[in-house]
Amino acid sequence: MKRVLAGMMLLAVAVPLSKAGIFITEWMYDGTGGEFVEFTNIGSTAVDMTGWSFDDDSRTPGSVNLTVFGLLAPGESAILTEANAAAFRTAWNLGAQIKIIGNLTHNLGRRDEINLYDSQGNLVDRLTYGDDTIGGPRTQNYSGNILAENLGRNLAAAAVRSAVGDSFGSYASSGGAVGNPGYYYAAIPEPATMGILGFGLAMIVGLRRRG
Ligand SMILES: [Ca+2]
Ligand SMILES: [Ca+2]
Ligand SMILES: [Ca+2]
Repeated sequence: MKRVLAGMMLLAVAVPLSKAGIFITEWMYDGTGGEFVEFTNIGSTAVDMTGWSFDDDSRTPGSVNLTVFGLLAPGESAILTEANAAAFRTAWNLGAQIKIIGNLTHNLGRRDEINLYDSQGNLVDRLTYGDDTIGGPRTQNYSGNILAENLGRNLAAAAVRSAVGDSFGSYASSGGAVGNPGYYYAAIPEPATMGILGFGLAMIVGLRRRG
């Protein structure tokens, strides 16, 4: 008798065990209220961003100083935007605790790049994007989110566009743009939990046997 196993699918639970520190987690290159980039500390220890910097596709460390972010706590996100910081905070209804650097003048374009450098000028993370060149969402008025398993991998094509009420916690700003700036959607696992998950937790779903 021939047996067929159908519908077998492995879902590896991607846990970035080897990753710690600060990553680009969300971006919107254009939108009502101003373009923005979100950086999040997904590690378990605070990171001092004194001397850190941002640049777009000109790839020049030191171009935009991020020192004002200071110490970024585990799980904390910070925002860099072309908008006035206070206006951005109001438009997205963000509390005073969310760190925002405003008045960015580099203008992220439809095809551009986000580069994050540490105080030594080393590249910490990079996101090269362009919906009409390499694919992925067009982040105009809707931000793009980097999935946990893709943090630090420069895979804009695999980013997910925000929609109101999605699993990233997205909502509409007062100007009608949709995103979730200031918070990274993925819960940061406790170190103990991460250890357990790190053994390669997997699920087998839909395993069926046909006679
Ligand atoms: Ca722009
Ligand atoms: Ca640019
Ligand atoms: Ca976010």
